[in-house]
Formats: sequence, C-alpha cells, structure tokens
Amino acid sequence: MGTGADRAVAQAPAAPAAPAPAAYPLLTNVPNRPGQSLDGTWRCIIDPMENGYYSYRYVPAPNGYFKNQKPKDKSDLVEYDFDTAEQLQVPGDWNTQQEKLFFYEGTVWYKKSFTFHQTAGKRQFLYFGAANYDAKVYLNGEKLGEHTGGFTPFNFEVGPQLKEGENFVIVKVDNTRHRTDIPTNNSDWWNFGGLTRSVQLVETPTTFVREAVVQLKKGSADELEGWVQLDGAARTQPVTVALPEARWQLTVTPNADGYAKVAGRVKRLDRWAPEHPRRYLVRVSSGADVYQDSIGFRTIETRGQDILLNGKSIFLRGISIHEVSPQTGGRVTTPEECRTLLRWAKELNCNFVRLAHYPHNEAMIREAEKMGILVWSEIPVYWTIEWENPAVLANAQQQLTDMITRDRNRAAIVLWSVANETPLGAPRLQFLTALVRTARALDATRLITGALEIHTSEAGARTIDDPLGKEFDVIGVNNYCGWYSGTPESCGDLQWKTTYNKPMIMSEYGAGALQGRHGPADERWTEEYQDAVFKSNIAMLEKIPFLRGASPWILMDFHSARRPLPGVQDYYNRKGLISERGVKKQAFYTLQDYYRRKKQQPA
Ligand code: GCB
Repeated sequence: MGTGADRAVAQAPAAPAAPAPAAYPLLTNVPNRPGQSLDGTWRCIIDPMENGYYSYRYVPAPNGYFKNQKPKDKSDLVEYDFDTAEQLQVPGDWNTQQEKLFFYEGTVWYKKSFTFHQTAGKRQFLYFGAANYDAKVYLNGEKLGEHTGGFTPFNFEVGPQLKEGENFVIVKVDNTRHRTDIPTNNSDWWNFGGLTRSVQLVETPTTFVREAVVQLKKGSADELEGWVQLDGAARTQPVTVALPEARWQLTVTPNADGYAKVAGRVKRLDRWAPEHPRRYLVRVSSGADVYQDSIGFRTIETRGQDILLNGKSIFLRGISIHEVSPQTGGRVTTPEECRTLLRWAKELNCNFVRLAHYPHNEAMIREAEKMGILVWSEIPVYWTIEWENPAVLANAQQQLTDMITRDRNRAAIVLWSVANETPLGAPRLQFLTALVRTARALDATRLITGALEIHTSEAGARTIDDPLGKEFDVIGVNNYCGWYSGTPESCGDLQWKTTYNKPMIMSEYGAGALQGRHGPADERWTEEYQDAVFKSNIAMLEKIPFLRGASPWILMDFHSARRPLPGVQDYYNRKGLISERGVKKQAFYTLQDYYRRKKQQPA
C-alpha cells in the first residue's frame, strides 16, 4: 500500500540524515538589525498524517514535501503542490486564521519564496521569532536544522545554502502535545500552532556584534556593567560602546573568543522607572558593524521583605496577561495589539504585568519598557513536568537561556520566573533549583521567582513554606480564595504566614464571570460574584505584611480547551477583567480603584 511518492521513497531507503547544523548561537536585538522580512502570506499544507515527512513504512523520507517537487512531465505523480496550496499569514497562529484549524493539533508545512541578492562582505541568518512547537527548517530543499519550544527565537546561518535570485524556505511546524514537552500535554491555554512570530533574513557584516549586554550594576546608581560578543574572523578587533546622550564611551578589545567585558561609570545617569521610562541610545560599533538599541538603566533588589527599584521600596500593582490578541483572540502579532493590552493595564493603574506563562513576543517587552511597565517573564514549566527526565530539564534550560538571552537588556523585566504551580517533591526541587542557578548565572542583575502553591493550611490560615522559596528572591503565590476554595466572604479574614524573610507577590487570584451576566453576588459566573471575590481578596491582601505586589488572573478572557461549559465558557477561561470582545467587567473598576489607592500610599 502506498502512494507513488511513497513507493519512490520505499525504493530509495533513507540514508542516515547528516547532523543538522546547530541553530545557535542566538542573534539578539533583531528588531534593530537590517535584513529582509519574510512575513506575509505563506503557502501551507495541512498534513495530519505527516505524509510529507514519513514514507508509508514510517521512516523519514529523503524526498519529503520540503523538496517542493513538481511533476517532471504530465504523467509524473506528485501529490502535493505548494503553489496552489492554501495560504496563512505569518506571523500568526493557524487556529484563528481558518475555522477548520481551530482545534487542529499536528503538522502544517509552510513555504515562502523570496528573492535574494548577495552583497560582498555580508552574512545572512534566517531568524524565527517563534514556532509552536517543533519546527524543522529547510532552505531550497536542504535541511537547516530543528527547534523545539513554542515561545523562544532561533536562527540558522544560511550563507552557503542561499542562491542568487529565487529561493524558498519550507518549515514543518508541529504542535502535537506530548507528556515530555514544556509545557506538557496539559495546560490551561490554547495550543496555538504555527509560525506565530516574525521570520526574517538578518544581514550582518562578516564580523559583527552578536550580543551586547549593558545594564546598571546591582546596587549602583551610575556604574554600567556588561559585555560584548563579536562573531566572525576579526572577532578580536576593538569594540566601542557609547551612550552618546550621556557623552560616555568606552573601547574594549575582545579575547580570542570575541568576548570583552564592559564596565564604566556614567555621570548623571537618568534612571528608568515606571513614572519616568527613560531609555538611552546605546551604540556598539566594531569594524563594519554598528549595533544600536534603546536601553533603560535601573536597579532591582530585595532587602528583607522589600523590593527596591533604584534603591526605593516599590509595590508592584500588577495584572497577569496571556499573549492573546484583543483583536483576533489568537496570538499577538503586532506592536499595536501589545499596546492595547498594556494600555488596559495602565488604565487599571498598574505599574507591573506578569506575562504568563511563557516568554511573550519581543514587541510586548519593548512596548512595556517604553510605557514604563515592570515585567515578570516566565518559561512554560507549568503544573506537571517530567522532573526526572534529563531531556526535559535540558529543554527547560534552553528555553530559560533563550528567554534571558533575548531580553536581558530590557529594563522593564525585573523578575525571571522558572515555574508555575508545581507539586512538591525532591525531583522537582532539584529540577527547579537547577533552573534558578542557570538564571542567576546568566543574569546577575534581576530577581528570580516562580508562582508557588500553598501546601500548609489550617482553618483560617495559610503558610508559605515551599522549600523552593529558599532559592527565590521573591516568592510568588497563586491562590484562588473564593473561587476554587472557600466563599468570597471567607477570604478577608485569612491569615498569611511565611517562613521566609522575603517579599511575596500574590501572582494569581481571581474568579470567572461571563461579561454581561448579572445577578446576586453568590451566583457563579455573574459579574457580581467575580467582583465580590476581588473585593474580599483585596481585603485579604491588605493584611499581608510581607506582600509587595500582586498580579490577579487575568486581564482578558482567553481561549482554553479545558473550559467547555456551554453558554458560559464556550472554550474561554472567563477570569478576565475584560471580555474577549474588549468589554470591561465590574471587577475591572474594583481593581482600578484599589490600585489608585495603592498608588497614593508610600510602599
Ligand atoms: C492557575 C493557573 C492558570 C489558570 C488559572 C485558572 O492557577 O496558573 O494558568 O488559567 O489558574 O483559571 O484556573
């Protein structure tokens, strides 16, 4: 049994595939680098059987869809055709672009043709903002490599494979869920598949600044600290790092690996803060390359139970946000969609957002930085990870590393979160401790956290004693008093205790309401019930002496396959303060009021 194409495969058994070139090291600051955008319309083939990848004997086919074959003559059999295939927009999830793909989980092949003209002295990299979840990438029929993980960028150097003139890139994107993935097969958000973020052909000089990290030294008001990393044959050539607006510059000479430390004092440095989101142009030049970015400088530390921003105690008035577009209900793809979400946060009087539960797109962080909003950024280590599987740990480490590598110049980000609601146990503790240590090694300037659960409770009291708290700088706790446990009235009197002399953030609380449903405050799904939960939780928060912030769940209703209740949920998690259509619920104004009051109080 088999198609003609399959038989051809069967006659030519697959040779062992040459190892795919590594997708690393990651380019940074990509929005500010020159190149060619490959965004727009891509041709797509939906392939639930992975027919374009495996032969009928279920071995990888040497001539899969990535070859983009055409019939040689009119009798030839080729059972696919990208040129007449359907179309999807990139960036974008496939689920919200075609109704038939809404619940789809599996493989879609993407193809884009583009014209390229070689310029002397340049290198080219094919950069993907993200692909959910597994991506296999081919250029002109040859494999470039693979990537795992749905929310982090990856790139391939593509010099020799690029042709003068017409080229085509084909990507097999597969969002099938697995127990061993991060996130696992079980999460409370939609499994949006596809090339969800921008694709670019990035052009650099032959020797270029791959990374430049410049941040304010912990505890200092004017000392910059960081490093530069050159890539290319001339990687030991001098590098000049300058802040022209501060009339500051420094020239360093990289070592044999292209690496040089940057350290220096800048007079009268104006620090970034929510009420004053000052950013400086940072120009890093070396040989033919000029790397430019706008970077804010601030410090973030803890002292006892306080969080200090630029040395002063701060209360984080936050809200949790999923990366879901208020316009399409799918993945966010434009800076304007990011701004809509962040403006709502501002309207709530927030100075902080928890970007749940995975690294959001780069525009979101950059917009937050421009608007003066502090950010909690996290990796999708969510619920029930396979703690004892070393490959799973390696995957988590990679996602963490890529998140930090992409964003460690962003002043807005103050917290790296390593996990959400994970069960107690030694293997989990070991796994997450390893992640905390990686985060610290990669970035000594930010605070480490995670969203914990409460495991010790007695009547009327909750105690934070998760051993992982020892590793964190700030302890996040998710707690749904009045929704998953207790009645709304019971929350105001809850006593909170902690075994740690550390700041706590109530990283989630909330309740579901169908926007427009009204009724008594003890009737589930009414706006009044949600509002009552917010009021009683706020009363509770006010009595927690070590509380230094909160990010209730959640800004906007979002799609979730775990939420089928007809007429109420219809596959939406209804805990939004705003409906998916952008209509505010009663509790929005309650939180807005609370934050208005908090804003006026000294932290
Ligand atoms: C949680 C999770 C979040 C869920 C939320 C809920 O604790 O962290 O991802 O969506 O609860 O609505 O149950």
